[in-house]
Amino acid sequence: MANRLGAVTIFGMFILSTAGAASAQQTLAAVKQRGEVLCGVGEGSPGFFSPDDKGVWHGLDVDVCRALSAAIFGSPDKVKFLPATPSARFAQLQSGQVDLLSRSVTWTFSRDASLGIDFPTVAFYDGHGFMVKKSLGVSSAKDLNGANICTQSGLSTEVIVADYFRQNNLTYRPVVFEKVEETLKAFEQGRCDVFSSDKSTLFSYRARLGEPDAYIVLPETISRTLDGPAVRHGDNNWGDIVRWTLFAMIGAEDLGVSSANVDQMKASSTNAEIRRLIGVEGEFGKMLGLPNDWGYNILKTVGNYGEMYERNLGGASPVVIPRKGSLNALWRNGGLMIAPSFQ
Ligand SMILES: N[C@@H](CCC(=O)N[C@@H](CS)C(=O)NCC(=O)O)C(=O)O
Repeated sequence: MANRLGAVTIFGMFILSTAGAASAQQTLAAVKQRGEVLCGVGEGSPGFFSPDDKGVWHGLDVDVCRALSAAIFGSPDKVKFLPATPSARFAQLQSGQVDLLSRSVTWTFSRDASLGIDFPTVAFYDGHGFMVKKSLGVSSAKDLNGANICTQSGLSTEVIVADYFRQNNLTYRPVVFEKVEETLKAFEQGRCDVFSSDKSTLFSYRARLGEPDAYIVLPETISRTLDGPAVRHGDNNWGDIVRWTLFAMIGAEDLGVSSANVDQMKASSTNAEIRRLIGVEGEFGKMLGLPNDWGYNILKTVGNYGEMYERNLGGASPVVIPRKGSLNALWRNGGLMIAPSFQ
């Protein structure tokens, strides 16, 4: 009896582990076979994901997909960007139309626990806020009693705003749209007094309004939002690859490796972690099912987290979101950006 039970258990474990291994490799195998990563983005949020007039996508979330492409194929250009509205995005991922979402998806309990999706790690820390016309003369969120508030459907914003007003005994009227363009137009035309979203989105959208200086973002931050890529639940290997792609960029910044010096590091660094990260030592790429120079390729072509941030949200970018003093600074500078070690 004990033997039979043992045999059944072992057989069961075998099935579980082979089933696990099969699904674990599914997304990576499909991506390799297809020759490109299908990256789900939004329709346009400058600094994070937006196409230029030639149809080339730019932004922090876009660069995460380019880094993933570099990790897998050695080139950052093997990505197709597929836009969807906030309310369509989860079906886009669940149905396999995209390999991941990289469009500032906020990691929440209910999304993680009930939508069949996973959040490998955080690409950007944020919080919700409010934008109003300066001419409204409002200086605090507490002055918003009775306001009409514009948001897009399918966003975490709806719950966050409802919670905030309830907690502060204030009332408001939600004005909800499906598409960015409609929401922005309604706000500009005065159909609502307030636009609410992640603060990064507010800054990003303010840059798209006809007269950005006529609007202010109120000082209150009413939530904490952890935004990053999302993958399907159950494909752990793919989740690891997405997670460690971002960690390679964050870890590299922390270790002082950038696109400018990665060749020099490859030739002469004696730091063991750096050597493993860029594939000079160990077989770290192989452990993920990737070429051993995956880390080198990310850093050479897309750069470290700091370079990615500066390019998309730094002083010379169209949407400036100061990093210094924010949660997106490296841990050693008082922020939350930190990567586990390469060992
Ligand atoms: N972090 C938000 C999503 C951020 C987001 O998608 N924001 C909207 C605007 S409020 C956006 O950028 N929309 C642009 C688009 O869908 O193209 C969430 O996960 O609910």
